Amino acid sequence: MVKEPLVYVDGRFVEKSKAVVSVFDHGLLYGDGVFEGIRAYNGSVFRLADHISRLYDSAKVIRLKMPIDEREMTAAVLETMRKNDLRDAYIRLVVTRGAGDLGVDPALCKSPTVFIIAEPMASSLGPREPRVVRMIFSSYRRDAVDATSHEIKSLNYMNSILAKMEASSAGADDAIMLDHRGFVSEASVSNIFIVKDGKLSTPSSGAGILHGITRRRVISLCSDLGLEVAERDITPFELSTADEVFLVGTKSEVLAVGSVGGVDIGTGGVGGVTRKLYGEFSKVVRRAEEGTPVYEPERVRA
Ligand code: PXG
Repeated sequence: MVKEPLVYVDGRFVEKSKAVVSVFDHGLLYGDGVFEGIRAYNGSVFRLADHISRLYDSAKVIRLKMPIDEREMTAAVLETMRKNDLRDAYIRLVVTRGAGDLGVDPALCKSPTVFIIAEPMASSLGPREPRVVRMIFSSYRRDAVDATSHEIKSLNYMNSILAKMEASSAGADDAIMLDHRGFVSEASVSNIFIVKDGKLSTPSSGAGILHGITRRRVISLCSDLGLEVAERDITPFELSTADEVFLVGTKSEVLAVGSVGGVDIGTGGVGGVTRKLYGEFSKVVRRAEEGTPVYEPERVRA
């Protein structure tokens, strides 16, 4: 019999087919909960400390009292990796408000539900070129910072889902969402950078973006490479007329944007700055010090 993957559920490891939550869980009923999407490369969980810290920040803002502390959560993630014997993986860490009677009030829920799924996932970062994606501008606006902002990494992804479906209907790979003012915000699950005359820009937090961990790491990588990045408001016009546009995120890694709404970006292929950052980021994710090791270093045999 094939061994089933094991999922962490509230402190226990259960087989995938038995890993279930209640239909009364407010995570399901109301999207009331927070999560992280994390990757491991070569036996090291990439920027795990940043993900854990963002998870607890999201929980703080929705006033969800975490049943375990950051150290225990880190240990649970690493143990889930080990239990499944994984080295290159995608990890989904979810904390919901828990089961409770019907009604939006979180006070109806006794205790949060924590689960961690880890599945094998190979990186698309490597010596080759980044993938080129075709985008549209979505007609759905990114939720504002005074609404259900994506600054909270909550289980409510309907804003992104509507944009993603709109892109699929239009035959595009993904959608670029504008903020409530009409400035560029982000893609469905990725942050955006533009390059014009060798200068990089990326939307600032006012545009309702998720504070992406990849975005932050790419900004610091640029500074190491002597490339300037401005965090500022970007108009759809500036994006369409940029020399290069690229997306970054845990899932997307680095993707070149070839066109937006049928308008080619630059040559419509992979630009020089995007290619350079893709190559450098491929090295960054595999550096041991960028992540948290899952396994003990192998002992040298006598
Ligand atoms: N914006 C949004 C709205 C996101 O959901 C990013 C930007 C990129 O952030 P990070 O921290 O990953 O660089 C995200 C991330 C999935 C999945 O399963 C989604 C994300 C991450 C991992 C997996 O679709 N979203």
